[in-house]
Amino acid sequence: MSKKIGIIMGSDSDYPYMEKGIKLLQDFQIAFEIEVSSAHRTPERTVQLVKNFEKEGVEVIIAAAGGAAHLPGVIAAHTLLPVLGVPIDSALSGVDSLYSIVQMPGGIPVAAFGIGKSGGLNSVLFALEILALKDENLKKKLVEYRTDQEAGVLEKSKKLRQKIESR
Ligand code: RP5
Repeated sequence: MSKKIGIIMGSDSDYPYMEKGIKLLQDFQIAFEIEVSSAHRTPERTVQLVKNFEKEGVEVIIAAAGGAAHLPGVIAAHTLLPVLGVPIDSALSGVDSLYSIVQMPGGIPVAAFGIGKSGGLNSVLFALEILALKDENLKKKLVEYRTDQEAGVLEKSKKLRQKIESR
């Protein structure tokens, strides 16, 4: 199965923020590649990975980084594939990461997600939505995911009501 999603994290310390999304990819049986590569510590390797992704048929790249999070921007500078940037929590609570990703100067776009775990999960869901434009089976899985989510909220509401009423 060819890998349609390429994920690059600036450090292995970013992994906990991407973990839920990775699990989702495994549950959906979507092939992906995940690598640790830094825009400043391993700049050449980062560019090489992007070139490899392109050759291998990757269609969306997710880039997660914290601090001066230039990784998504550097990746976007080397490809026309859509780059989804995930700002990771940092010494400045991820605000520096968010600004680095969301404030890309005009000309090289990067899609910016929320800081931390919700951003990590949403970046994966967004990547899947892009792929689902051409994949009916994947679209069905995403519809089921939303239905499950809806059921979860209804269940929480029911449990909360029961708790309050049983007092
Ligand atoms: C960034 O620096 C990484 O994306 C990570 O969020 C942050 C800290 O990296 P480590 O010092 O934990 O390797 O490049």
